[in-house]
Amino acid sequence: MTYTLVLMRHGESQWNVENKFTGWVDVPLTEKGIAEATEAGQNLAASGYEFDCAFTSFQKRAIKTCFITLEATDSLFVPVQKSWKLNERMYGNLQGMNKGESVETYGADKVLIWRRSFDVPPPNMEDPNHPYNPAKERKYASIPKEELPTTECLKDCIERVVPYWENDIVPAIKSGKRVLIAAHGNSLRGLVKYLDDISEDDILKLNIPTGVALVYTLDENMKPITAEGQPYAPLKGSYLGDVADIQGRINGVANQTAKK
Ligand code: DG2
Repeated sequence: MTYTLVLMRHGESQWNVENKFTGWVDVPLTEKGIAEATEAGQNLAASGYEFDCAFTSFQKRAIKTCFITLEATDSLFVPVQKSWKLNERMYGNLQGMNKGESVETYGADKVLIWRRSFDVPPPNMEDPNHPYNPAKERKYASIPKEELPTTECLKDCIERVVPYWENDIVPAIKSGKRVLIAAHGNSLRGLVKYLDDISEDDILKLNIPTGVALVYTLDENMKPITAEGQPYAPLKGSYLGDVADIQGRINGVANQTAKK
């Protein structure tokens, strides 16, 4: 018995195009982001994918991507569970900062560690009056203040994503539901690190493009079965679409700190 799972990072957001660290800031999709999500959904539909339920974050760029994908696959009627546990990694005091300018201020090595290391968090958001403090947002009002992060490294992000995966998503998959997860660059890096057992060194190099479906086949123990001939190792899942185009988009994410 095998199961199919589709992961998708949201389409391009307003702050992706402005090249700003976004984290928990709730920015919308751009027109291009909507088009990316639509195309990814159409690719899924053309390959015969449909969904029985979906999971997404509390952030509109992922929620909208989720609904666009469901619409394209004629699955808009299915239940959608939203959770802040799938939110993007909280980027602390970097939120709102241009990625290229952050390199000029702090140096490329430090910024790479903040962006991609496993266990070094970016600087804390210490000021409770910070304009991007999530504690001020209505959508987080029911979450105990001490649970709301002020910064997160990938390890911290994994510590909320994986329990949510185990407790909420795995039971849905095991009950035979075809699941879509629409989330974020780093909440998905955390999930695939866990699913694919990617080392702390290899996760440093892993970049996930916006608006492309990443398709997994899981065995009955929820372990991914490597897609034959797929060129995306250490991932065991496979992106749906043109390999050269997807590789270009992956490189674009990796190189964001090289431009303003
Ligand atoms: C991006 C990821 O998150 O940034 O927070 O800036 O997936 O929600 O657009 P997303 C952000 P990088 O870690 O790739 O710099």
